[in-house]
Amino acid sequence: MIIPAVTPNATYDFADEVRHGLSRRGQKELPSKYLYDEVGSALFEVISYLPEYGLTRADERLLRRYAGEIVDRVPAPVAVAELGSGSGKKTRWLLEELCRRQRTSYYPVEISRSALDMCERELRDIDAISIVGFEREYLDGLSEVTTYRQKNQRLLVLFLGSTIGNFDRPAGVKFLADVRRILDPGDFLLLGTDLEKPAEQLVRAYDDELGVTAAFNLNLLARINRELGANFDLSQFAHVARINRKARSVEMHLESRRLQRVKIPAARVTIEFQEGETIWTESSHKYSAMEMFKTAREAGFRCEAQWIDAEWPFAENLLVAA
Ligand code: AVJ
Repeated sequence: MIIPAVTPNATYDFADEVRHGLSRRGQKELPSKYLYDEVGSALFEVISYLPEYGLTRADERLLRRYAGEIVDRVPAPVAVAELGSGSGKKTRWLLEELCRRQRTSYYPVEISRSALDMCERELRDIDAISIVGFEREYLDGLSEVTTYRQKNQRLLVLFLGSTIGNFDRPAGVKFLADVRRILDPGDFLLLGTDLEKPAEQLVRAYDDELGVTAAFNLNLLARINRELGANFDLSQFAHVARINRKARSVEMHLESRRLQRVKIPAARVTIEFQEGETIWTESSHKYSAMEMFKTAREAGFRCEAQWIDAEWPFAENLLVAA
């Protein structure tokens, strides 16, 4: 079952945010959440198979290998909420383990209807599971989930895949604190974080040889053409992956190859791009395993346990609401 979006006309938000991000003086930017329409989600799925991009496979390896240990640390009865369900593939390992122990309600929260559908199809065959999806922004959806929980039931919130890395560090702490306020003491948050690695390895991971990440990034302009009637010429923008040492992140940009003007009718603007000017489309922050203890504390959690993949440094952090 899927609880549909409360705001049926999301196109307006998209147009507003596009106008806003591209009309800024200084660095132009677009919110990375818009990378994930149907085409973008499918391209990200392909990225997760690329040899250069080990993040998703590391995440899944950890969940597969340690599902038993993770579940053992969360006392029954528990309901599971997931922020950004994606395909649901890696969540299967945890849910199967939980469902061996108890009937389990699973509440994926996702702004993308197609991702919710995909995840429901992927997981509905698990014995003793009940799935209710929420087509919502993360915090709105999570608040709504808490109205479904039974008393004495704990909540285990999953925030996997290092999606937290799309926030800068202060915004990441603020987001976790917002999650904490929705939870009760004793609830859990399983947080996946990609760990720091050498610059060359990161640039390869975000600018792969096949050009899938470039297509993923350029699809944002194609989407603006499709949904807002714009006339971006995709051949006149180049995908760039850039290390930001100070922020400890990788940034994706789209760089204008020449001076050009683009019309975006549904956003009621025309945007001028200088040669070499970029649109900043995403940041992926990288963490040290140790800093997660402090980050958790600052957001009102305690980091109880951590599992780290040796092949592609990545951490699953089990946080408990203090
Ligand atoms: C799914 C947000 C974690 O930041 O690594 C992959 C998205 N961007 N390649 C990431 C992404 C470019 C990914 N996250």
